[in-house]
Amino acid sequence: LGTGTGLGRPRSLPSLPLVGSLLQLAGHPQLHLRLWRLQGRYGSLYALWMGSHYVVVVNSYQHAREVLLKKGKAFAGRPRTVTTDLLSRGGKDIAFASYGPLWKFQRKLVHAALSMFGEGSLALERIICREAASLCETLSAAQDTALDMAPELTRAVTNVVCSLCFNSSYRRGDPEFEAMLEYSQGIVDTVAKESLVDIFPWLQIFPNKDLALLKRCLKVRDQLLQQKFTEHKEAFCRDAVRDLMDALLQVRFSAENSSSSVPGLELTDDHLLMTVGDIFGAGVETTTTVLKWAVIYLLHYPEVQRKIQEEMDQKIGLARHPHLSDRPLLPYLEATISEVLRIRPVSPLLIPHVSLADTSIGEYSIPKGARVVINLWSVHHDEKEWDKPEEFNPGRFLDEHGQHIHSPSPSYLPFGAGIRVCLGEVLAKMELFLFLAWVLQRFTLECPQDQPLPSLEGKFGVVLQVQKFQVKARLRDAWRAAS
Ligand code: HEM
Ligand code: PLO
Repeated sequence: LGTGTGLGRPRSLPSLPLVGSLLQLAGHPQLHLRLWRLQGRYGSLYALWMGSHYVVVVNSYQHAREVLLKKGKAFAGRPRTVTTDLLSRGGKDIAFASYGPLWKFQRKLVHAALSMFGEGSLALERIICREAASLCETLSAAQDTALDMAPELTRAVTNVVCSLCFNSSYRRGDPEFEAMLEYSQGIVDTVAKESLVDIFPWLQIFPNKDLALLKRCLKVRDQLLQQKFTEHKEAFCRDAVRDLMDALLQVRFSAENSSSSVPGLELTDDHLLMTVGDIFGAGVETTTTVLKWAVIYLLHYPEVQRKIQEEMDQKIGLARHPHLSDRPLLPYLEATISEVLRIRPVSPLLIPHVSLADTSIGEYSIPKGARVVINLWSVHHDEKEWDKPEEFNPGRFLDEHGQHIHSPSPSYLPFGAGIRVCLGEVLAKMELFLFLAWVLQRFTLECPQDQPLPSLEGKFGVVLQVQKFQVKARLRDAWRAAS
């Protein structure tokens, strides 16, 4: 394999039969940091073995861009693993499905539905503002007491995707919402962590605590999805498509009623459910995680918070709430969001890619079937590209006129790139902007006096999670006076 190109393979970590390079990785739960540090010994592009799987690790933006953009199609596959197969019923979703016509079709449908209900639509802005207002009310009620903001942020974000996917929303304390919080945490804790089961599928025959937890959580998720599905089928009306689930149902019904349906492009119930499950899961866990990281950094850097508030006071004032159309007016807030996405990438290793043919990265040959892990942590912490990468400095994302720029360096890919690029980038940015603008217009967030500042250390997993922390939301004097 890979011969004929005249190129050599990337340098490989030592590896033993059966376990592969596991010994170098075992005992390092923060896999992104371990793979980042291994560059010191093996260079920015190296290979390793996870059991019998050949894995190539990419740590530089040049190689990352080659994989995702220049040779995007050759690297558009996804590996099948035990946990993601359970999550997606054997890859019938979008994120964990391998490249093929059905995956392309699903992506296209979701993209169209998201643009119809979401991006650029006033309806979506209204939904986000409704949730932002409700979040602010909760913060007001808990004023000056130490509060765990996580469930409140999660409910706000969940209600936005819930409106998009199911045309529904949750009230505080709704038992269905509580159940969802619990199962989703269980999934995040167990899925796609390169856990032992994913490396050695035969371990499934032994009792495995993580796998049992994942299966329990998926049962709860499946019940919830199935219930929404049944409700939607009963209420479906082709002239009033209300949400993503309706949009997918409509595609199904029109395919059933026409003789021209393309073989191999049939959306089964499973495909439909898993697609909605993906958008719902991705919609909740990613955006909530970024909001939590943003709050943590604002507690650590009060001067950044002050600057955002000064900008808002000047450009928007206190007489009205922030709108999406204010984004160009608030470059410092936008820069802060960009910096949060850089310093703590939600998806530190993206989702692994797989090469679909013999190909190459840089001057190295890569065989068909290789798993390619893009270490976004390394890309975002490259000292050649970022001055003091662990310093939180939104100013990096401003030009000399104080205007927000996409990035000062090409070493920045928070949403990935190319044909597997994130489907929710526009939606996520709308939410991050509005939620933060609403909260910071009214409140100053502080660390409760008797508590240490929250940890900046992430917990590696399918998303880079924050550790639990509390905040005190103090109503701003200016806001109190104005209202
Ligand atoms: C994939 C980042 C929010 C839906 C991805 C990938 C990244 C990413 C890095 C992987 C790209 C790859 O494997 O090459 C983020 C960040 C978010 C965010 C940083 C929030 C700030 C969302 C939201 C949605 C979403 C809100 C849903 C509406 C997806 C889907 C995929 C994906 C469906 C899989 C695409 C595919 O495999 O074809 N995202 N995401 N994401 N994201 Fe997001
Ligand atoms: C989050 C937990 C949910 O219960 C299920 C789920 C579905 C889609 C996953 C998401 C989880 C985690 C973040 C993922 C998303 C698809 C794309 C996104 C992996 C596991 C990212 C950041 O790549």
